[in-house]
Amino acid sequence: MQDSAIAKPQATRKVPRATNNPLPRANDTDTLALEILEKLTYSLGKTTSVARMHDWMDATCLAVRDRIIDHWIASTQKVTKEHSKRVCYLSMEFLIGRLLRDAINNLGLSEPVKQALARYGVDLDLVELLEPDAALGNGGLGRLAACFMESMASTEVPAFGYGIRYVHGFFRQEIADGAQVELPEDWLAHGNPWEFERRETAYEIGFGGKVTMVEEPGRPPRYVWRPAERVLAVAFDTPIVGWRGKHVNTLRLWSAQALDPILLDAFNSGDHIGALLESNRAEAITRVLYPADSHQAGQELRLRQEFFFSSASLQDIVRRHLQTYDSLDNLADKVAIQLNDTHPAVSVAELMRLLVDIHGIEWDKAWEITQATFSYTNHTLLPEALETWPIHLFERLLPRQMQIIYAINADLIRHARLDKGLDDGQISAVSLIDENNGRRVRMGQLAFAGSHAVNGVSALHTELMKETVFRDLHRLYPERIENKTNGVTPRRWLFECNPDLCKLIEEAIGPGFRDNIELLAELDKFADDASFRDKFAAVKLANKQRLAKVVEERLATYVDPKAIFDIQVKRIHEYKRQFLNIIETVALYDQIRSSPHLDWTPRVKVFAGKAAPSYQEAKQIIHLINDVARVINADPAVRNLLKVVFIPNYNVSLAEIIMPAADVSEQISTAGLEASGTGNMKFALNGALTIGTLDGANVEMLEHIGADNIFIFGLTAEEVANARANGHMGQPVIERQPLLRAALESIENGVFSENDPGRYRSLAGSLRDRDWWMIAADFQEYWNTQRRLDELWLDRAKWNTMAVHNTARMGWFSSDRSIGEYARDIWKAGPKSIQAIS
Ligand code: 26V
Repeated sequence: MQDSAIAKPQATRKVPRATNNPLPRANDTDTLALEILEKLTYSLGKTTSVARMHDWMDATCLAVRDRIIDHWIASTQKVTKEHSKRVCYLSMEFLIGRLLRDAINNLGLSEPVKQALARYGVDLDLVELLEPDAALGNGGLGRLAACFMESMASTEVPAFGYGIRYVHGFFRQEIADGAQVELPEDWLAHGNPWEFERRETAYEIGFGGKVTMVEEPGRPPRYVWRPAERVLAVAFDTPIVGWRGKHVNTLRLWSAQALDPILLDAFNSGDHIGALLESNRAEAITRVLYPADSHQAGQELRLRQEFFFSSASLQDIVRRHLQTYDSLDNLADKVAIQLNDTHPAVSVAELMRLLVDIHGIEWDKAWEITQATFSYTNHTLLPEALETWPIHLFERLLPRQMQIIYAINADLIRHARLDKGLDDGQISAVSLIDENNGRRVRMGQLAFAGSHAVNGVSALHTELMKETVFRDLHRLYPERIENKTNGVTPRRWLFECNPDLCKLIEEAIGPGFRDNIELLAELDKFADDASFRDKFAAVKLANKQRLAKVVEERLATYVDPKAIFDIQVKRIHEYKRQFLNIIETVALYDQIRSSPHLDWTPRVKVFAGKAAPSYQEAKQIIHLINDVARVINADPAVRNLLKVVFIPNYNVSLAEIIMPAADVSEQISTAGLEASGTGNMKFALNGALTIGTLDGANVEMLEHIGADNIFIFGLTAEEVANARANGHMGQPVIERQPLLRAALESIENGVFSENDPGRYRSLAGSLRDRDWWMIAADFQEYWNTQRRLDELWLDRAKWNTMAVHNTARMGWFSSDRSIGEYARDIWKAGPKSIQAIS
């Protein structure tokens, strides 16, 4: 360390240290400046003169973290004292993004922290940028888990999030010559200031081996599983602080370690590599997040990940329960376990094993406890995404759990046949074992059978679940499926990402919306107030300027903030139809070139999103967008009336810049395929107008926002199903639509890929053929609807009125409301005030 003097803080220290009975600390700039300086000095060993920006980031996180810990201790003590029921949210993915701004904002420290850092000549905005964006998730499912964690803390629902501490999160995306390139992500490279390793909280996880039946005199026979392989799951805890710091929950992520990190025998005999083999094999389990969300991974490592985190979480839940209560009989009264999709569904069998084999509970009683404890959320109907595992793999890796699944299945089938009179066809549909595709375990059926409640994530999706994937199970258990429409946390997705809009809202309706987001409805009456509208539009323009700067920096492309910002950001998938959007872009380009004298409305088409590395069609779509962008942006004939940009490496932090900057939000999935969508909510909350199909939560957004304030087009889910059943083909439709025909021809003839003219022939061909995603079928209506938006842009007052209505009417889509419904209807947990939501 250099010997330069440590900068003297301007206040003398009056702050009490954190104790088990935390006292509130002062929230003024002096105190925070002192605390940050202390962290810099004593935790990081740096003086202000040598500190780098990274050090300031760490020091700030650590200082803020201390304050969270005060609340964390208080929350934990309260929950323990009151014996409150806890929610355990089991999810393979938590797409949390950065935490510093969230923490500072929820603790009400934005200004003092900013000022405190300014004293040292440090800019908080720049410090925030240095925090890695924790991308322990693929997309919607993982981000929902993160929003739910924040909302459970904010609504004071006692909760644990359980997941995996992947060393490498979702890959970093670069675009090279127009194509996606995947690079490893390394969020832990500089350490993680938010987490606490809990070495004492570690469990053994078994794989493989044998099951034997043990018979002892005077006792019923029991099964003993002797795994061939054992690894250790070690807990890492991150505190999640809720709004106004009222409550803090825990995100507990498991990391895999070998029981024996170095095999001494091997080491001593000179085999230094062999000595580490076990370690490498164990640590591989939590090394990397699977980057696919549309088709099932199928690899053994994925099943190992699923069992690893399920078993660790359940052992933890059972151990903690037995610390307080002397039996597991009341487990379901004290714990609600939510399965986030089928990824943790093996938990159903594992809890049965713990209850029956380890704790000696009789089978029927154990099953009752299991069903009362679990509930399951389905997030997709795509058949290729529904998880199933070959029986031989399951049996080899998890022999006892396989036996338990057979036993559960036997009970289920007996009930279905004898009590409900199902026929063979129906029995094979409800069975936990798929006998038709080489015998596989169906994880959806397992999760359904083991839960007392099963939910979809939007009204439409829930209805479709009843009619499709779970049709026969729904007939067998008609009370089990219910709907819980998704939501997004307004703290991150409005307060933090759009502070200027919040200031404006507060001037209009007062600060109440910050504690009850549904009060945003009071903004409705300002929608026709010209001066308010103008200010609303001015905030939007400033947010667009901010995005334009990012585009300029990252792509060296100028986009005019005065043009319509028409944005589609999400995972790249055929069903999400980025292809439809880019074809419409090409058609518009053709029109501008052929009728340059017309009064075209300037537009910027913004795309971002990642494709699964093995999803060739999705990668082609990314390539096409970039190829189209290159040609259009370089064409002087377009005169900046149309620009296309693909911003690489879409992640939570980029979304926070994009959402407030959109005029138009593209939510154009083939109807019936997007379970809910949550980006749709973030955009509308920030005042974008949606162009969308009647899919997922768009349907409910239409109900809340009103048909006059949203642009709906296209086939309905029912029409899509009928068209597919009737053998719909794209070619006849294309023949009738000259715009579509010309656009498609230019794409397939290499206008945008001159160096490789055949590049998009098969992609375009898929539209002429089955047109499975109904792109040809929906094109004309999509085009017409876009032109209505163009026209509306000319009447800016009307546009702005509609934008205000969008923000005003999106309060219901808060994840606080979703969590309130889960708490009331499924978990029976959380404060009475939360469970009493209407
Ligand atoms: C499936 C698989 C299959 C195995 C490989 C890894 C993997 C990872 C994720 C998934 C499930 C993806 C399902 C999903 O993300 N669904 C999205 O959930 C959102 C939250 O409910 C919802 O808003 C989106 O509409 C839905 O697509």
